[in-house]
Amino acid sequence: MSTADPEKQRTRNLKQEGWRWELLLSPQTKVTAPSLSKALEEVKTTLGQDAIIVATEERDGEIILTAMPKENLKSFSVSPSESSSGPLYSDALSAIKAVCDICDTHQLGHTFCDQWLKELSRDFSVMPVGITRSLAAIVPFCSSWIEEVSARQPIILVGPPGSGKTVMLAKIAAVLLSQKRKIKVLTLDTVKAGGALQLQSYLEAMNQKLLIGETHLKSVLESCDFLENDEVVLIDTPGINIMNEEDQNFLYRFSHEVNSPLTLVLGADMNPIDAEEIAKNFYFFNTRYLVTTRMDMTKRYGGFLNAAMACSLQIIAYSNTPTIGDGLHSLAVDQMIEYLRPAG
Ligand SMILES: Nc1nc2c(ncn2[C@@H]2O[C@H](COP(=O)(O)OP(=O)(O)OP(=O)(O)O)[C@@H](O)[C@H]2O)c(=O)[nH]1
Ligand SMILES: [Mg+2]
Repeated sequence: MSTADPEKQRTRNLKQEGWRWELLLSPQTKVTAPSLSKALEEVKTTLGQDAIIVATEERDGEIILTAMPKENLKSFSVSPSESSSGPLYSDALSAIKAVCDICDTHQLGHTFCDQWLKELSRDFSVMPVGITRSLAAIVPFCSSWIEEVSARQPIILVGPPGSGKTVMLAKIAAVLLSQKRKIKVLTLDTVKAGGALQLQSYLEAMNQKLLIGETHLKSVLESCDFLENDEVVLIDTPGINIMNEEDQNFLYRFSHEVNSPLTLVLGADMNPIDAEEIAKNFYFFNTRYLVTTRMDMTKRYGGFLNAAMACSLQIIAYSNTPTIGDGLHSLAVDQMIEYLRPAG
C-alpha cells in the first residue's frame, strides 16, 4: 500500500529524470582492461581516487568501466526538503557554532563540517537561521522510503560482515507484511555456517519461505518484471570485506548481474573514517542507499552521516534494536538534528 502523494511523486520523478539527463551529459571516461582490479586501478589513476563508476560491462573477456570524476557527483544529489524546521539561531555566528559543536561531538571531519557551513552560509540573509535545510542539502534523507517501496526494484542488502544485514532484512520483511505487501525473499549467504538458517527462522515466524542460493537469483530478479505480481523482492547477501579482492570480485559480478541499486548496511557505531572508506568502495559497485543499524549502541552518529555525505547515499532507514518485531524506523532530517544536538 502506498501513501505517496501523487504530486510529490511526480515532482520526484521529474527530478530523477533531470538527474539522469545530467548524468548522461556529464563527461565520462571508458576504461578497458583484462581484469577488474586493473580496470579500477586505471580509473583511479586517470580520474582520481574518488572516481565514480557509472557502468560496468564485460566483453570478449575484458572489463569495460565507464567512470566520471567525483566532482560530477553533484548531479546525483537529492534536493533538500522544501520546508526547513528545527532549531533556530538568532545570528549567523550562533548557527555556525552549533554546527561546529555537532561536528565535533559526532566526530564529523573537516570535509563534512566545511560542506555544512558552506551550505549554511546560503541561509544567512534571513534571520533567525536554521541548520536543518543545510544538513538536508548535503546528506540525502529519504524518510518515506518504506511506504513507497516498489515491486519493480529489488531490495538488496550488502555490507561488511556483522553489520546487521540479516536482522534488517527480516525487519523490512515484517514491515512490508504488516502493510499487506507480498514478499519474495532470497539469501545468497551460503558462506557463513547458519547464515541462511538465521533468516529462515525469522521468516518461519512470519509464515514466509526462504529461497537459498545463487541458482534462484535469475528467476527472482525476473519476477520483478511482472508488475501484476506486486511482490517485493528482498535479497540478503554474505558479509563482504570490501578490502579483499575476492570479495570485490563477488560484488562486481553480483552488482552486474542484478543491475539494480544496492543498499549498504552500516553499523552506526562505526568510526567516520572507516565508514566513509567502506561506503566509497561499495559505491563503486552501484550502492546508492544506506541503512544504519545499532543506533542504540552509540551516541555519536558521525559514521553513517559521513558515509552518506561522501557518496550521496540516500539514508532510507535505521534500526535501534536486535529484535525483529521492533521494526525499522525512517529517518527525517529534523529528527536527525534532534539526535545530533546535545541534550538539555
Ligand atoms: N543492539 C542492536 N543489535 C543489532 C541491531 N541490528 C542487528 N543487531 C545485532 O548485530 C548482530 C549481527 O546482525 P546480523 O543481522 O546477523 O548481521 P549480518 O550483517 O547479517 O552478519 P553476516 O551475515 O555475518 O555478515 C546480531 O547479534 C544482531 O542481533 C540493532 O539495531 N541494535
Ligand atoms: Mg547475515
